[in-house]
Formats: sequence, C-alpha cells, structure tokens
Amino acid sequence: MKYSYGTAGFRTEASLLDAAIIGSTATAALRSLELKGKTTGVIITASHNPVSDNGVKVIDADGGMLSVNWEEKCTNLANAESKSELELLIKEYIAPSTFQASVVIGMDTRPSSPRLSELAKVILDEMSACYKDYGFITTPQLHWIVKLINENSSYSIPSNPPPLVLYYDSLCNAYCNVFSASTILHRPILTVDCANGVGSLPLEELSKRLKDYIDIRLINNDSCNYKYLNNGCGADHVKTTQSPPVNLVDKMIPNQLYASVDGDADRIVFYFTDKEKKFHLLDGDRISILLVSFLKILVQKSRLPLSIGVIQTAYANGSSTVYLNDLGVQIICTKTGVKHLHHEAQAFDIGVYFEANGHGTVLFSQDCVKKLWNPPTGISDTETNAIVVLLQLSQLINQAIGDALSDMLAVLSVLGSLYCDAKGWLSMYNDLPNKLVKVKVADRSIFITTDAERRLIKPVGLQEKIDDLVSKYEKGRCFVRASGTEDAVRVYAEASTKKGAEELSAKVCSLLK
Ligand code: NG1
Ligand code: ZN
Repeated sequence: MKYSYGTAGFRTEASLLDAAIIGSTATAALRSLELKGKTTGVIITASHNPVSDNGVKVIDADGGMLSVNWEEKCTNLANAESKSELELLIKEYIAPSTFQASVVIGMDTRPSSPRLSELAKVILDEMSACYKDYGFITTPQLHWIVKLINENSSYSIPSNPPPLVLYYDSLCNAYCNVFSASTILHRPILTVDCANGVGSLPLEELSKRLKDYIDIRLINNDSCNYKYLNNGCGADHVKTTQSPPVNLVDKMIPNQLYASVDGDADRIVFYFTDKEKKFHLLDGDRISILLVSFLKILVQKSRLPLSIGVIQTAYANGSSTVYLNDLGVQIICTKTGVKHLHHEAQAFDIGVYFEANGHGTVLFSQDCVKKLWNPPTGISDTETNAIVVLLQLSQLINQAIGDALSDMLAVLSVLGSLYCDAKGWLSMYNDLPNKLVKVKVADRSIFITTDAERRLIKPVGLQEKIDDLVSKYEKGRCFVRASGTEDAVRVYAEASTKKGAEELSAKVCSLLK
C-alpha cells in the first residue's frame, strides 16, 4: 500500500498503519534534530473515523502541523519497502547535529492505539531519541504541550508541574478571570457529547475544576468501551446528520445549549432545540462569528490599534460571509485544511479561523500579546478592562491548534459576557439553504481548482457549465473539488431556497457522471 501524508496525516485501517507509524516517528525525530533538539510530537488518532481505523500525525516544534517541506519526506519514509531502504532515507534526511532528538507522543482511546504507540517507542529507542509518552491525550493537548516545551527554554521533559496540569491551570484560570472581568452573571448549563472518545477524560477534569462557574454535564463519555467511539455521536455525526447524537434523541430540553466534540477533541459544534422541538446547529461558522463579534467590541473599547481578520473556506455559509462584511472585519477565503487557515490567520494581530465543521481557533500575534501585557499608561477603566479580557482570551484559547475544550470555554465566556443565549446566538444571521454531497468518480485527480478551490480549471469546460447553472438560482453558489481525505469529489451548493439548493446540487452532480 502507498501512503500519502495529507491534511489529516496518515489515516487508514489500523492493521495497515505500522509503516506509517514508523515513518512518522522517524520524521518527528529527524525534524527535532534539524531544529537542534527542539521537541516535536507524534499523535496516534483517527479522529472521527470508525473504531477499526487509526492514524498518525506529526506535530512540528511550534506546536502546529508538520512543516509542508517535511510532508514529502514523511511520505517517503512511510513508503520505504525495507528496513535498509528506511535506514538509507534516514541517513539522507539527517542533519549533522550534536543534539539528541526530543519527541513527545500520545494517543486516542482506540483499541489499536497502545500497540501503535509501543511501535513508535521502538523507533525512538532505535534513533536514540529522548521521549515522553503522555498516553491517552487529546490531539490539541499534545500540540499545546509541544508549544509550551519549546517556548520555555527552562522547561524540559519530564518536568514539574506536569504540562497537563499547566494546561488545565491555564484554561481554568483564564476562564475564571474572563468571568470576573466581564461580570458574567449566571452559571451556564452545557451538556457535552464526548463521542465516547479521549475527550471524555479532560472534559471530566474541566467539569470538576470549573463546577462553581459552569454546570458541565457529560454524555457519551465512555472512553473505555471503544465500540461506542464515534458511533452515532460526536461532532462529525451531529454536523453531517444535523440531528442529535445517541442518548439525546427526544431528550433535549428546549432552548438549552448542547455541544459535541469529535473523537480526538479537536472539533466542536453546538446545538439546541426550540420550543417546537426543531433542531438548530451552531457550527464552526457561527462559533467564528460569535467570537469575532465580541473580539471586535473589545478591541474598539481597548482603543489599541489591533487588526482583526477572519479566515473561512469556501464551505462557510454565504450568510456568515455577508454578516462579517457588515461587521467590517477583513475576510480571507483559503483552501480547505486547517494548515491553510492557520497560516493566513497569522497575518493579523487577532486571526479568527474556523472550518464550518467546527475545527478552529483564534490566534493572537506575539506583537498583540506584547501590547496587551504593556498597556499605555493613564487609560480609562473601560480600556483597561477590555485589555484584561483580551489578554485572558489569548490564554484561554489554544494558540497551537483548534481545540474543542478551549473553544468550548471561549464560547461560554463570550455568550456569558454578551448575555446571549442559544436563541440569540442563532439569530445573528439566517443560514442560506445548502447541500453538501460526495460523488464517487473514476479519478478525482483530474479535478484541478483555483481561487481557494472555488473554481475548476480542469476538466476544461466544466466550470462554465457550473456557472451557467448557478446563474439560474437566486443567491446561487456552487463549487466542486476533490476531497483530500476521501476518494470522492465534494459538491457544495447554496441558494436562497432549500428547493433551489437541492436542485442546483443535483444538476451539478449530474455533470460529473
Ligand atoms: P476534505 O476531505 O479534503 O474535504 C475534510 C473536511 C475538512 C477538514 C479535513 C480534515 C469538509 C467539507 N472537509 O477535508 O474541513 O476537516 O477533512 O483535515 O468538511
Ligand atoms: Zn479530530
């Protein structure tokens, strides 16, 4: 089998993953050597995939995704056909170094994870790397730890207090500080569907630590019974079916807020039912808009010259883009895949990015954080207060990668600060009716896009046909692109009516047959 390091690292049926684990672990160690012993990470997870799958991703030394120029090397290492070919490649990629490689590893709660993690350790031993195994941990927690270790030269592994304790301290202190600074009045109730995954463990910790501030109620939190992992539950299930997860069907209390995280807790979506029992999803687009609305108010109050940008993909609902335009913040559309959004967000003092599926975060630039730590003298209480809240939000929100747990707390703190409930949040704009479908084609590699994947260059002539169809629908928008994670082409269509969106989708799909 041929592996290819994609947006989600390597992901496949768990029994076929050994070579990918070996290649990824070797990559993490080699990248660490190239960076003079800075710590990198290896996380074993297949996120929202079925329990029989597994996957692996390398975390770069800044706590973000693996640098693009290492993706090909990682692919080559994973595809080495023999031990001697692997050793030759390692020799070719190794940078002359007197340093020792330093790698942290972790895994989700899949039954195949412990064996794959042991395999990673064998490779690290063979490469004489120094490593620390964090066992069951969410993907964003391990990213956060890598960033922490490399940003604090005095911080070495193992160390005291353990990084995970610092993670919880940092999130909880920041939440409590935003709470006090913003005079949030009530103790919100949030029921969280944990997808029966690894997120159950930190969510239990957060619910205990924050019990005086939030009533966090966990469901589908059986991380030991892996046959239930992502089974009818989790963020992906709720987003794609637009319906509640198992154990909540017909049990939702009207107007109360619910959330679902995915199998490795790097995505979150919120939802509620109204009095008529109609289900309403509050997805990544809406998280983005809620957060940026509050951030904009804070920046205005602080009177600091801070730029705010929002990064979306073509899958963002058209109404959310119109809302952002009216709000007067800069909007950038990028290709699908968190690495593209993350990169663009770094261009702003405050960069907000979310994929519609709930994966995202808010980045505060170093320069911005410096300004928040050193406010001008003689400013008003309103300015000081806004600066304090901005600073706390920069500590609450995971700066390495999208994190369901820190996003959850950020959303609750913003809702509380704005005295906004689920209904109020939903009323910020009305989604345009839309349809997202997967189409199996003989060869998806022939679909070449441009303009942040919104237009096709190839197959020649197809885009003109799509344009022609789109022009027949009020507020029509439609694009076709090859999936980076599945062997299929995705068709997204939007129009002013449900009937229109469905018709447009069906017509474009038939062009692909
Ligand atoms: P692909 O398969 O390339 O569309 C999907 C998601 C992305 C992202 C990646 C995982 C959609 C439409 N696409 O990508 O948003 O989450 O998986 O990195 O949801
Ligand atoms: Zn995930």
